[in-house]
Amino acid sequence: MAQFVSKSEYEEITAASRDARMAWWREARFGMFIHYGLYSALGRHEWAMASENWPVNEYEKLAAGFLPKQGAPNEWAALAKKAGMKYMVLTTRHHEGFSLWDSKVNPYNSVNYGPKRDIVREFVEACRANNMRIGFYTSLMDWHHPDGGAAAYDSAARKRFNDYIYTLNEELLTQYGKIDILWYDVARPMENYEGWNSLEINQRLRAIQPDIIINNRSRLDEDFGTPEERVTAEKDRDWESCMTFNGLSWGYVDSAQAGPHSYNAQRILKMLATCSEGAGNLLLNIGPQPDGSVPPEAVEPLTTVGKWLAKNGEAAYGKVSRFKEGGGIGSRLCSMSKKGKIVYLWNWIWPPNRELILGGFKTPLVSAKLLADGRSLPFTQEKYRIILKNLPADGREPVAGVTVIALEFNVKPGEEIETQRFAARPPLNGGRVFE
Ligand code: H79
Repeated sequence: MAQFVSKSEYEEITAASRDARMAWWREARFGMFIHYGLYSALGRHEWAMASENWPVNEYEKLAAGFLPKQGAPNEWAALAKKAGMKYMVLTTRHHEGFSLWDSKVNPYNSVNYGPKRDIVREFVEACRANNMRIGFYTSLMDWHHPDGGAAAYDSAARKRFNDYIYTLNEELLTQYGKIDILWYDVARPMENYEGWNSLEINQRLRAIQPDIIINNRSRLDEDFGTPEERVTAEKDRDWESCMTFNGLSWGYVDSAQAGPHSYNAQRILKMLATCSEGAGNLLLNIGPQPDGSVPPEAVEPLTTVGKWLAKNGEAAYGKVSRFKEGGGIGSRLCSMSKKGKIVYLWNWIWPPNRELILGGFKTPLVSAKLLADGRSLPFTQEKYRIILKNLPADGREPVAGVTVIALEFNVKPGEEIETQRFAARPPLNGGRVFE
């Protein structure tokens, strides 16, 4: 058995390798979350087992009707690729406790029941075939395991449950080659990392996959934060917003029976812009249908986003960095992402008077161009004010109506674009860096 280091040593060691391990992720910007399990067959939200208070032996019967069609993971990966996503994270086992692989410690799985197939393997192969980085979501809760609740107060149950959770993740990280992300969720019932034995477990898992990145949900901070159902930058650390497609449910629900909740391409781009502004990522979920097909309402919006990214992706992908001054500069008609000496304006409302005024830039502007076709835009700049003039009447971007203007500033290597908040008023968002 390997020696374990203390929490502070562990944090030092993982911090030292973080830039290298996170490099691909920091440039990827956009990933697909997939929630798929027995709750998909039920179609009433992935929490149904708990919120509807199902007896375990009744819920288990859903496994017989969980029948993903052949090739379903290829459909997910093909859509992710089409959408311009760079990685995928699958719920290998959600809170309900049903594993989508041939687990030795959890016989309640998709190889013994339902499709009798290793869906995790199919997912991994689909990711590799479509050049997607691979993430495994793994719940810490388990409503099916007899120790899942007792672990809170019974130390023998807790020991068994910790071992169970470790072994599940060991299986996942040893059987499928290189895995890029371990995405923990919901560390209940134990309230600290000691209760989960996370420090030792994560050290053992990192020994298996030295390049892996781990999210912050095993009661250790680890590599990145995970705001859920909100797009909010975290201060001074990497972060990834995970968002449902409909604001309602991660697992499949019949969207035809819902109000018009699903995101359209413009709303997805707005989320992606906010992530790009704050140097975070967007992990956008789809809840595949009972047979594993992609939900129909996701296809057009994601396809449109992909077409848009094919032309304008420079504004999102790559080494974006945050503005030092944060909000209160630029124009509220635009979001702004920054890479080196370039600021990308994501314009949501093409100005009818064909003029865009940007406040707060001190560094001299060198050029302004439409990203999609390189057309130069005339401008003036004085006293923290840039005015882009005579914008082309046909400048509004045709695919999604979101036009990107690339502003190149005169910064020397090692220097930053200098900005200053509008002096006459306080930050609009209560001091947070980005809203
Ligand atoms: O997998 C997705 C969610 O099921 C999971 N995280 C994402 C990625 C998650 N589990 N718990 N939570 C998020 C937070 C807890 C929410 C709850 Fe509720 C509020 C549990 C009970 C009340 C939401 C609303 C779930 C059921 C009703």
